[in-house]
Amino acid sequence: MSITVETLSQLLKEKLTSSFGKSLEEATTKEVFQSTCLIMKDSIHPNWQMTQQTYDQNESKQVYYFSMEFLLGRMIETNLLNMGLLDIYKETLTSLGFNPEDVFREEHDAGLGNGGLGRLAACFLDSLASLELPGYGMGIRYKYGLFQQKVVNGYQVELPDYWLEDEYMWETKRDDKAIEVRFGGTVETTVLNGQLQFQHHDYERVLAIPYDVPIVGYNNNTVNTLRLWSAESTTNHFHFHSSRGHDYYHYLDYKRSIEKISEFLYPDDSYYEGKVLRLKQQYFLVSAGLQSIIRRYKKQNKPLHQLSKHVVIQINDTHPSLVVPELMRLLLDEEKLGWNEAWSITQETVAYTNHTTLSEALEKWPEDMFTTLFPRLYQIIEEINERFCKMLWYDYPELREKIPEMAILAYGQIHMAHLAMVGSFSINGVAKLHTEILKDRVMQPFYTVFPKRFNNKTNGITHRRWLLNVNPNLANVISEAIGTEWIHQPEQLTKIIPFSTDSSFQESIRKVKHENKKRLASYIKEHYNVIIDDQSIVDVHIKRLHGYKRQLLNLFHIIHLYNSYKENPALEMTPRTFIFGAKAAPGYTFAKQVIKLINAVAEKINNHPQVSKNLKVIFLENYQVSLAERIIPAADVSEQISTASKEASGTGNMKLMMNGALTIGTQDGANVEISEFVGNDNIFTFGLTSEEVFAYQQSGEYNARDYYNNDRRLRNVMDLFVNQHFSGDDVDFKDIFYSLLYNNDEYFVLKDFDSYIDTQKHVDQTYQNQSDWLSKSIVNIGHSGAFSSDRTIKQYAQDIWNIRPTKIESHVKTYY
Ligand code: GPQ
Repeated sequence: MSITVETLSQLLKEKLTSSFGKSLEEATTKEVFQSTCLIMKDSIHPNWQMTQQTYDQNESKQVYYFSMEFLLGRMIETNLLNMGLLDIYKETLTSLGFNPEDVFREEHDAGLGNGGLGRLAACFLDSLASLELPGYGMGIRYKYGLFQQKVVNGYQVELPDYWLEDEYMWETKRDDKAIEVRFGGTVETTVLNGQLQFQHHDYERVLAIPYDVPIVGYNNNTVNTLRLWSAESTTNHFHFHSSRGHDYYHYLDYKRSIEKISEFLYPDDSYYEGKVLRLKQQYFLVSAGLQSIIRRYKKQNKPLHQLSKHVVIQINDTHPSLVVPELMRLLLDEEKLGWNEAWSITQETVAYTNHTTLSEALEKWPEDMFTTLFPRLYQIIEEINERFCKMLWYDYPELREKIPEMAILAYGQIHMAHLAMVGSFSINGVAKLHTEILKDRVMQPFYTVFPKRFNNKTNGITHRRWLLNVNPNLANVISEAIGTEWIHQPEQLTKIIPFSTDSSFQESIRKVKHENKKRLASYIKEHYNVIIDDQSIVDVHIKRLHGYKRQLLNLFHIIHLYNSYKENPALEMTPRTFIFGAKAAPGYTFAKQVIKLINAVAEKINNHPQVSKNLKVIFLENYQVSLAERIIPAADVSEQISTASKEASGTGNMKLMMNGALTIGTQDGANVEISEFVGNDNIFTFGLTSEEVFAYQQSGEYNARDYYNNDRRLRNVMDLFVNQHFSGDDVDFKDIFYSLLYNNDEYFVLKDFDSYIDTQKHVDQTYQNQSDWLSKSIVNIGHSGAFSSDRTIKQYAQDIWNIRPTKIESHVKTYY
């Protein structure tokens, strides 16, 4: 039965009355939003219950995806889409006099992640549920998500993101499922019946309370769970001595110290900061998650030695790599298994995904910090390390020299990637090139020892959110041409490729893009009071601010164009609008200076009487999922210009391609695979290859200053910004200048400048032939189905997890 506008209106009115005691006329948009969520939950929750019961009854094998980050963004539109209610709901709201967009905007972005890694986890949850796969997310319910970015006088300023200010509509608190997590204390070793016993004393108790978020599958009855843990204190174990009044204050201190654990998300992306609190967060997630898995498993009376038949744990980078020693601890100390048995179970249950080769991101914890916090885990890690090193010594004599660099414990540090590799059965990279670099270089000796563990799983994005939700008009144009099967099987998007040269199809695609550009332009007009030309090329660079992502190279091109226009106002080029969106980690000074420089250049160009007719530069504040959703459908050009070898995969590249933008990019991460699919004619590739980058790094032959000295255009660009042309006396950009010339330009910005400028020229020329451009755009959309996270998740399910779809029968009256 499909629901009508009348029924839905009625439901909404009833909900407004029962929850808020208000009529439709009196209700605020927030109340309309909240009532909508409540109506949705009325049909989500019974299916949720049914899904969990079915998994238990069928004894289906389940994957638990452990991640310190889940960058969900807003859920209302995705949930409505997946429930088949999106169109009718929009129609209903409109008929009642509400603007659906305003109602959706009432939901605060759930920003429990930094960037690609966190958003990947969210896309994976959507695909798992949509493919009817039994999968769980395990994460932390941070009280504050990633900071909100304000731009003040061109500088980034960080404000706290208190996303729970309004109740989070999707979560359900499960007090009855609380877990105790223990920190600190001492370990006493005793012998009982000839067996060593380990007793933990004087530890601090932290209560982990789960808040479950339902993950609704597309057009099926599956509702999976994302379990987010919150740290709370307990009065039960605090000793109040009635005679001592200050105990109350001690208690408050204690309570605060515990609640701190899940207070905020660390704002670092691809960077590791060795803070105690971060390490506590990691253990908190791991211990609570594992204990809840084992509790559920044992309730089903299954034998522990078969754990890996029913459970697989995927760890999202090394952040949750303490699952290895913690699972060992639970099996040894709580379940009383022997070492060998516990070790096989652990190794067969855990799988590890690596997301970076950057050395500054590889986690290494100081041993002394670790022993204080987790005395028992430290013993276990010592034992794992000793056995691993012995094995290397005896079985791989040729690797003896490498033992110090392969050890888990060395030079007073615990190397988490080594722990993760030794303790798991699968090690995967996130794009073909990235996995090859892991095997050949970064993890080469481990590849020699564990060749079968290494595999590649190229990242993906959910086409439901990143095409159907964000660009419904494009989705409609596609479906009119090839039907709707592609929605279930995104690979079928290739069926539009034969239409790439069809002029009426091109025209439909052009119209959609133009409408999207107009929408973005009006947003920019409203929020920034800058008028952008909707006929201009919309060129977007949206991602975290990082040296290796080279926002600076993009800016050099912009300054170069500015110089060229000033030299020759009659320059024949299509007008361009450059859009940046990027947050810098609060402690990353260089990245913050780049933000200031972008804003200074923007200010100058946008106010220049002549140049501003052809160029506009906009730095959009507070880049987050909901802002990406606005920008991506309007993009013509996608900037994916990282120094080759540095970007593990990238996923923004896939989102932009799926929305018809053409990529200008290096041969890095998944760009390589995108170019294999679309062919060299449909992508703009430039710059050093990863092999060339490695060669320069090895030979030390790169000299950035030569490029500065020999390229007049480059010199003009750099002299301009260092001589305060853009900033007046406000600020100088000497640090940036020095990092390029005195620190020899770690990211090869100067080296790639020439090839980038040339390729950008080619972009402009190509755009001038609209039919040619549109056909390339269509080819890109057509191949984007290969980058759906459904493809990625099917590969994980088959090659790593060994899990199968489970159909959920619903007895609930659904509306679709
Ligand atoms: N990535 Cl190590 C993050 O977003 N955060 C991190 O801490 C690390 C990696 C990214 C990586 O830079 C991108 O190339 C990937 O596309 C993304 O992870 C998902 O794999």
